[in-house]
Amino acid sequence: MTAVRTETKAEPAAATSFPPGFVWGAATAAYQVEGAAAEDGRTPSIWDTFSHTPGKVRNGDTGDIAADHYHRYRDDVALMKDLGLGAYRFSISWSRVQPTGRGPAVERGLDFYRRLTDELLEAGITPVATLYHWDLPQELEDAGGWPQRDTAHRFADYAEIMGRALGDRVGLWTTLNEPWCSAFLGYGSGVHAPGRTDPAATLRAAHHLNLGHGLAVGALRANLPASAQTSITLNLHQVRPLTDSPEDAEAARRIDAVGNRVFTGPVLDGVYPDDLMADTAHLVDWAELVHDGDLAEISRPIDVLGVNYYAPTVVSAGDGTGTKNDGHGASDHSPWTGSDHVDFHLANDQLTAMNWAIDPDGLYTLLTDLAASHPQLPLMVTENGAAFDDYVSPEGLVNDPQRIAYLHAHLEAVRRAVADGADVRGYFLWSLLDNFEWSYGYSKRFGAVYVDYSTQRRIPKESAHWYAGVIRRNALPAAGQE
Ligand code: IFM
Repeated sequence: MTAVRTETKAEPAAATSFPPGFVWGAATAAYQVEGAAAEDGRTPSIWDTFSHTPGKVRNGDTGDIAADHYHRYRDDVALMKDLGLGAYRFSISWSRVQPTGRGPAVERGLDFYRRLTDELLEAGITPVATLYHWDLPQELEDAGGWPQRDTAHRFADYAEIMGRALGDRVGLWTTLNEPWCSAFLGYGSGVHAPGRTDPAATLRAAHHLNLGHGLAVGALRANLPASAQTSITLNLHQVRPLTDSPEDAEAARRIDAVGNRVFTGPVLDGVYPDDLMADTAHLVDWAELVHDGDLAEISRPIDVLGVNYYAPTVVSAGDGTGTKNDGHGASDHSPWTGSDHVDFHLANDQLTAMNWAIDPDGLYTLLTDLAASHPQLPLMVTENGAAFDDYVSPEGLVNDPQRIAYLHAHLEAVRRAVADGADVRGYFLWSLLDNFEWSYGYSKRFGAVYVDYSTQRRIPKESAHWYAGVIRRNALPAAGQE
């Protein structure tokens, strides 16, 4: 079993260097890359249902084939090895290993993840497994989904299955990826599967995701060797008030509560924030929702906090029409439960293809704020990257200087945060491959490796070669070395 190297932080050797043992990786997620949607016993998840529903995903795209990683994982691992990746963060498709979300596992499904992890270990790449990256088995949604408490218990059973199946070879486990999206986009604005728009269900989903996380940490701990590490990955919003008016400060407080502290409160500190519960008391009865013992379960110690960052969240007191710049897709229903009157703004006009503002300082602030509030908690950047309108040149190359600039600036922000005391142990680029970008389908390309979906040919972009150089040196290029 390989644990992720987590030496205690040391002062970087040079102004461009990262600490020795810093983990360099890339990430993907099952529904976004695997394809093979109906093979070897896999049944539909909420994302299969959602993507096959007309009008939900751009161009009617689905994850049926995606980047065909299920069949091409060997070539993809070879590619990772060529790039010098130290770790690969992938997610497990719950409905591939436990099709109805209950009962015994399907060996053929488990075998895929056994083969993938063996291939990684053989290549000297550390596997990092995420149990849940948004793809709830459809049968569990039909039984009520995350707003139902029972789903948290089903998730713990699934965690136990996976801990038993892969615990001998996976050393770092993440329970949930970005539960904010599962709850607030899935059940609030409805731009993600299962596409519901019910504020009360949103908050119930958030609590049961938290509970599922805690129960899963317990189930993993009971089945993993002591050296294995557990984590959760949050897409924390780096919230900024537009002005220094008290009204904008109040908007920022609300969004921080419903965007961040609804997870960090119970998971890291064992409490739901009073202000969050007050803001949303008209929507849920928190005393009925949170049972005795839940908070102790949810706040079981974790070894690492995964942080995903793309852009900051700038807010002002508004009139309820301003979610169009929140970066989370267009809907008539605000995902910001209990805070519908907040407006969102772009931090600047340097935008990626997602229309997200490029602002590396946001990543620095997020990491150093977490280091200040939770100094004992090791951090990992589990996703960071950018979509741009990449294309293949007549010479067969993909030249993506904007992505290189984005990565350089954000890695410099990570390096600065480390130098200023944040205990950041690694960085995972999103994404290894171009893939299915949820409601945007295949129209957005986040990969370091270009995927020609008509042939499934992979072409490492210039940024992939640039990243390989950073990994090799464990340092950013010095000025003039780019
Ligand atoms: O593609 C997603 C990923 O699945 C979760 N984090 C954000 C990425 C870019 O939108």
